[in-house]
Amino acid sequence: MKKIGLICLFGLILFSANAQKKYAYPMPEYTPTAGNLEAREEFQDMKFGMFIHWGVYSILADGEWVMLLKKIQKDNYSRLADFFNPQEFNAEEWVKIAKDAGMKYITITSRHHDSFSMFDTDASDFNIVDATPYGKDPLKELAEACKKEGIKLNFYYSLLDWRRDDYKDGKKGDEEAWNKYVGFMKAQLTELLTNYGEVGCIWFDGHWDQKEANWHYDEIYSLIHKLSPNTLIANNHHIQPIPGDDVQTFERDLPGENHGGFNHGVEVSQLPLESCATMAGKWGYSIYDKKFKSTKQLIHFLVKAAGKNGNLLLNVGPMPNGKIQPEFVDTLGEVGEWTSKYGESIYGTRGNVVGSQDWGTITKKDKTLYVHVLEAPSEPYIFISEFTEKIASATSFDGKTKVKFKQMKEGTFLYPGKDFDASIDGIIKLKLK
Ligand code: FHN
Repeated sequence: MKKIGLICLFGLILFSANAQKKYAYPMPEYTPTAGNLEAREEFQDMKFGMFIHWGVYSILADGEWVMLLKKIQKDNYSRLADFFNPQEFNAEEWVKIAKDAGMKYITITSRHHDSFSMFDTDASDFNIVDATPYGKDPLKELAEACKKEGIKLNFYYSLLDWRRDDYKDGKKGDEEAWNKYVGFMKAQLTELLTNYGEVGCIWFDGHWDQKEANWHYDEIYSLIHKLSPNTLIANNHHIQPIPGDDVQTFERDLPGENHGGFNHGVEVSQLPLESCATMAGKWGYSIYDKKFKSTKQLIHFLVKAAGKNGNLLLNVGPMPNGKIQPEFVDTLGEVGEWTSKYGESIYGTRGNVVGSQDWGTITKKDKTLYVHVLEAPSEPYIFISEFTEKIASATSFDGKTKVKFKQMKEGTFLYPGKDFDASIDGIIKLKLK
């Protein structure tokens, strides 16, 4: 009896934890257009993107949450716009850094939680064109540079706002204020989707600030899908995907993992998946942040994400002068050396070939499998548990050296030989029968 009670209690806890992970408001049934489905495939093929967190907060060089964390009053915060003059911003340079790293798309903050719009908008004066001495629209320049270089451009858009009264009052229950805020978002999204050419994805963030609120996603999503049906919607809401989402995000984690605490109780869906991660600790520029991730760590993140059928959106937080800090540029250059040699094993592949393996992961394209050995094996073999598909040949990545293999009902043994180099990622290529 006691045992049954405990099981019921456990079930109840689990149920309420999961209930919190669901969006409470009904969403209309969503059938993606053929173009949208194609865009999803293309998104999955791209695998690697650059996330950019840039705004007036970069002046204070203490991350994008500085307004809230340092309790800066909104009038004082607004003053930052007077000093924002990123004279060294060069969109083509950013696109080149991304492209050389092997990134195929860019997702940039059009407006973060601090309410500052990094684009020319009629919906708010607190924007880079009207409120700063810079007076230009960097997103326009970025859109042009991306188009020229064949890089897809996506816009991050904050749902949460620390500065607007309609958000604050709406949050307290003032329905009129809330409707005004929703109208403001719709006006800005319309601008973003009509003034910058083709937009790959709108990447929402901030839902978690009001888990129980009616965000009017039914109206917002249908507006986006109506204005631009092929534009994907990603919502970093940290709950199970809702009808209308085209991409599922995993913040600071691989799909299905929850080391960062953002993805508790969230299950991997059938949607295209994207993990986002920082190159150091913070998203926005921080002069104090020295926890730089190594090139090897970042390559491993990219490879493991691909192995789990996901993309990696890797962040840079440009400085207030418009430059990307040299530490990031150097590391991205090294990542680019790797992707230019081994990109074949990442781009256009799909994952989830086998479950988690201690030694690394596998990506797949048609009849070719790429076995990524990320930890140097302590035995003369690598064992792929439960992998029994018939192999026609096994070779080194360049195809020049044959790799011995043995297949049994428990799995497959690969014997890469004594010169096998897995210091970063030892790749063995398998051709299936
Ligand atoms: O609060 C934001 C944070 O500043 C950053 O934009 C990240 C990116 O995934 N998302 C939020 C935290 O979930």
